Amino acid sequence: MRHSTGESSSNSNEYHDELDNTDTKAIWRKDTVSRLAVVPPAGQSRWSFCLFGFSVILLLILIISISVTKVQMDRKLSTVEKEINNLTQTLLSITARIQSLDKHGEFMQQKVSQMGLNLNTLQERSEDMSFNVDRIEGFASQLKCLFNKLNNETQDQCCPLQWSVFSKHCYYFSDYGMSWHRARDECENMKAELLILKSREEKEFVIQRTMPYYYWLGLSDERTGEWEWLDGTPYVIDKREWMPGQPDDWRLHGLGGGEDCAHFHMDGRYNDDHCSRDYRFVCKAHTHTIH
Ligand code: MBG
Ligand code: CA
Ligand code: CA
Repeated sequence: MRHSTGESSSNSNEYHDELDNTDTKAIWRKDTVSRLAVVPPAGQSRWSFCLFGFSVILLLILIISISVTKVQMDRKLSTVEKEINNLTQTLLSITARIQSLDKHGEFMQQKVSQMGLNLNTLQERSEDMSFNVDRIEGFASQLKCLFNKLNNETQDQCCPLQWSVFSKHCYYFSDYGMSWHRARDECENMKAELLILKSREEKEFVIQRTMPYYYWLGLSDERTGEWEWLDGTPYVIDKREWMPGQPDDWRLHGLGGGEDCAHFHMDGRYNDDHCSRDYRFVCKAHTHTIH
C-alpha cells in the first residue's frame, strides 16, 4: 500500500529501498516494524509485565493472607461462640441453682419460724408448768403443815391457800390492783402487812413472783419526807435498787403532790409513784400469825 501523506515522509526511503531492494523478507521486516510502531518499546513492555506480575502476586498474597486471617477469625469466633454458649449454660444452671436455693431458703425460713413458734409455745408451756409446779409445791407444803398440825407438831411452815411460803413467812401476791393506802389496809385485814423486806434472798424470792408487773410494797417517804419501811425502819437509798433516775418525787403527773410510795417495776427495781395509783400489792405475814 502506498501513502502520500506527510507522516510517510520518513518512510519515503523505505519505499525507495523497497523499490531498490525486491527482497521480500526485508519488505516484511520493515512492514512489521512499521506496524509495531504503536506498541511500546521492548524494555518498557518487560517492565510493565513485571509490574503487572508483581501486582498480581501482591494481590494473591493479599487475598491469601485475608483468607487465612478470615479463617483464623472464623475459628476464633466459633471458639468464642462456644465459650459464650458454655457460659450461658453455666449461667442458666447457676440461676436454676439459685432459684432452687431460694426455694430451699424459703422452706428453711418457714421451718425456722415454725420452730421459733414451737419454741415460744414450749417456753410458755414450761413457764406454765413451772408456775403449776410452784403451786403444787405450795399445796404440798400446806398439806404437810396440816398433817403436822394434826399430829401436834410444828406449825412453822403453814400458809393459807393462795399464799406462798418463804423462810417462816407467808406471802400474798394479789392479782388485782388498788391504791397504796388501800393495799396497806387490805394486808392488815388479812392479819398481814404490806411487804417489808429483810434480806436480799427474800427480795429475790419476791421479785421472781412480781415480775413483770407493778406491785406496791411497804416503802414510803410520805410520813417524814425520808424513805422508811411501813414499820418505821429507815431505808437508806441504794441507787442500784431503783430504776434509773428514781426516786424523783415527780410532780408533773397532775394528781397533786409528788410521788411518795414505792413499787416494784417490771424488772423488780423500785420506782416512787403517786400513792393513788392502782397497782397490785404484796402482803407478808409470819407463819405463826396466819394459818
Ligand atoms: C416514770 C415514773 C414516774 C416518774 C416519771 C418521770 C417513766 O417512768 O414511773 O414515777 O418518775 O418517770 O418522768
Ligand atoms: Ca416523795
Ligand atoms: Ca418516780
